[in-house]
Amino acid sequence: MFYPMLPEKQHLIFATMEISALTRSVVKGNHAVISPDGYINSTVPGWTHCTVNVIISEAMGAKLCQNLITLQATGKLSGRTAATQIFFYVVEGSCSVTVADETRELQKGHFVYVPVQHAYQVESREENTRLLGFHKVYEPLDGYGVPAYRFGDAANIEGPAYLGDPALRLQVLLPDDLSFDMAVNIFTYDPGGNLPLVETHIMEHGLLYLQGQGIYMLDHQWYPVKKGDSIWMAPFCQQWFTAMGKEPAVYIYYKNVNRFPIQP
Ligand code: UGY
Ligand code: MN
Repeated sequence: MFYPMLPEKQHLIFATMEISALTRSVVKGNHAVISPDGYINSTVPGWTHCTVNVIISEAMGAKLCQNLITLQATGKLSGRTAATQIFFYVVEGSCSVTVADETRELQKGHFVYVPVQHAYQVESREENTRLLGFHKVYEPLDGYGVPAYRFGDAANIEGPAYLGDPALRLQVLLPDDLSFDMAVNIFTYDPGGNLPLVETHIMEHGLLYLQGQGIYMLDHQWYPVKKGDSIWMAPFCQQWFTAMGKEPAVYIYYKNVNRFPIQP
């Protein structure tokens, strides 16, 4: 027996029919937008009971590595940095982290900087704890030591107006100190807030959206972006952003800083 679908119900069929050949992700020579729909998991030795999504890596021409790690309640990350420092930020959930014999309980918004040549241990405290990792080969600087490990909480870091615009607020999570060759910042845009210029600069970025949505312009191409998306911007990739919607747009981003633009 054939029962025709009432016309007022037909939209239900179309709403559930997804086209798997479509994605918002793009990977280009000098930038990438990665939305979670294309993730394929990686295995990292020493990181157990977790899924690892490598979002940005040298394999695409980047000098940083950006990972998103989703831990089960039994998840553990155990390792030792060699030439590469790591910055971990808790996006969701909670975990305990040990670096250099100091153990701290970390929650959403907390972070830890692990310098080169340090052992680290992360133990999840709950299902689906999510960590963002930025990894960068450390470039030493004559006259300066390797930075010390440090723990922090973004909630305790002030967010002054960026370039005098109160709709834009910038939190700088690592110290402004020449021993660091990387910065990690959180940028908050009120709806309608936008970068006051198209940035054109030598520094590279890796970025994860923590909240909200907007439009990113990368190399004169326009991309709708939202919470959960990541972006890679190579040096000199031109960049501009405006926030849309009803809540502030927030992203956390990496930037290489404080070193000579060419080998001295
Ligand atoms: O620090 C920066 O370069 C930052 N303003 N860039 C960005 O948000 N795309
Ligand atoms: Mn920039």
